[in-house]
Amino acid sequence: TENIKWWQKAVVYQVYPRSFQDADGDGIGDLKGIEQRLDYIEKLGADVIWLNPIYSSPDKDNGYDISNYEDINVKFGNMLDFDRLLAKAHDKNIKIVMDLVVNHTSDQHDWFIESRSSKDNDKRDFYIWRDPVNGHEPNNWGSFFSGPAWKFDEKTGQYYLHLFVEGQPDLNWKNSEVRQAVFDMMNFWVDKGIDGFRMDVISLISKPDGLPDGEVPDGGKYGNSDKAVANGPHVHEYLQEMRQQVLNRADMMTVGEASGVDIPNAIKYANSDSSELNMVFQFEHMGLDNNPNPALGKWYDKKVSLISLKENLSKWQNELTDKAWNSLYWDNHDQPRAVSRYGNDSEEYRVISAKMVATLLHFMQGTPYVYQGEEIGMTNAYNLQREDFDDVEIKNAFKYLIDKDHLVDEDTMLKYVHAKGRDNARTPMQWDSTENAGFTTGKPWIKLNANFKKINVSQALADPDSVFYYYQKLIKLRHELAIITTGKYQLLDPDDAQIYAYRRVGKDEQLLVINNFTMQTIDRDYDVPAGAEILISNYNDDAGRSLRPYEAKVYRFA
Ligand code: TEU
Repeated sequence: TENIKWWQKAVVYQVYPRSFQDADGDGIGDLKGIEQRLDYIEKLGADVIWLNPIYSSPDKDNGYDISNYEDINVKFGNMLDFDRLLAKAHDKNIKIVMDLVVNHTSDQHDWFIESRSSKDNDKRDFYIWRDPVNGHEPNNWGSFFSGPAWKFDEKTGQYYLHLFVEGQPDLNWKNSEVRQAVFDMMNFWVDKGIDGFRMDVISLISKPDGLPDGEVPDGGKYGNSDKAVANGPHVHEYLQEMRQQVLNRADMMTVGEASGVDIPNAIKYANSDSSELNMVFQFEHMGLDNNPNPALGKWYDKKVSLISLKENLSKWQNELTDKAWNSLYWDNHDQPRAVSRYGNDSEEYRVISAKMVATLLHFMQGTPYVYQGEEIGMTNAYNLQREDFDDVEIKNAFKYLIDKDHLVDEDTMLKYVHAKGRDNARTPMQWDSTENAGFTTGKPWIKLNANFKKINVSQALADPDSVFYYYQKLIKLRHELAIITTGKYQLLDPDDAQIYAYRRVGKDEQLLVINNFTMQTIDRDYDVPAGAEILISNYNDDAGRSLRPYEAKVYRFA
């Protein structure tokens, strides 16, 4: 246990500033609002806050298009507000990890404004410019958010690469001046005393030589740029350089968002030899419920099969053991709500299944992330209609998949968005049952989930059986019991399609984690030794072999 690093025992709470708490009544969450809610995060027991981007941005992709890395988005406040938030969080022993978005900048960043001004500008090579090929895009890559990944710039007659929206041109990491500029900017934040970085799509920064075409999925129009770009030829080299120049300057926590990562690359990114990052967000389990039609990608509304989920999560648990470190997450600002996706958000089962879904994740090895609202069992926002969506990914999906490419009809697409769209996670935090859920006194920037009168923090805090107190207990257990951090993971019954059960095996004790993924009562015998203690459960008694709807329980024994 002496070798355990602080971030291996920590639980991270993710705050999406735009939707957390508005302090100034403009309808948009802000830094002062987060400060007002620090007591709440402290009460939950989280060790770290990960803040989604708060930097200056034209907000073409909600802050993931940054125009000035060393300034704060005016909607969220100013640098003094940030400094105060950081100090107040530190007073409470809560650390703050910042989002680092350096695969791309905004097209309004000074670097890009210069870069596009002429072919011989100093900053031209900061981005990825190419001549047209036969009057077309330089290759067949599609943007992550539909449409082509290249934009033609009339002024200089070349295309620039944008893996995300047009307003997010990709930086050219091959250029050592780009790397130096990024490292200097990171050091500005390290000098402020922040506690780490969550690195946006860091697996995409090194583009393959020659920018070869991507594979076009059946029925699709564009080549898959994710597969073509992920884990590119120099990415590990660049991260080692970053480690040397920035990350080693303080005891920080780093998590790389690693779209397209596989096990061998994860072991490099998150190696326990501290050469690159501490951990990565892998995406495989997020793709298990994709549409069987690859041209539709994530847009689908069927639930994941438990067997494939088990197989995948167990692979990550087993293969990283003693080599690298996992992050554990069900949701974030890009994903639908955990209880809606993996549990059952009906009135009858919402609370119990939210606790089950949490139990399954929080007893695994890795660092757990809780996305704001998950801890009170917030659900997907079924009341939002096509005209209510704000997210550029959803808007582009409607535009391309329905209107242009005719791959799906509008009603079906709306069902898919209600199951998978990012705005499910982005509706305002539900604090209480007053107007606008206590989020703002103004007009909220995005519609609230219609269920806020029933599902909110003030209700949860008043109910000892709430999802909130269950999360509080899970976090406390992780802090107190070393086996949750160190125990070896062992999956039980991989072919059981209804129950997800596993053990954590320590030197002189074991945990047995049992989760009923269904609304049926199911009989199973796990040979629980006499005298085993129930550590936590979402029912208030133990029915032995009989597992009730969405029952979750954890036994501890020697
Ligand atoms: O997301 C990267 C990413 O892989 C997403 O495209 C993800 O697959 C998608 O959102 C799932 O629907 C990061 C950020 O988390 C996201 O918010 C940004 O939009 C994106 O990068 C571009 O910066």
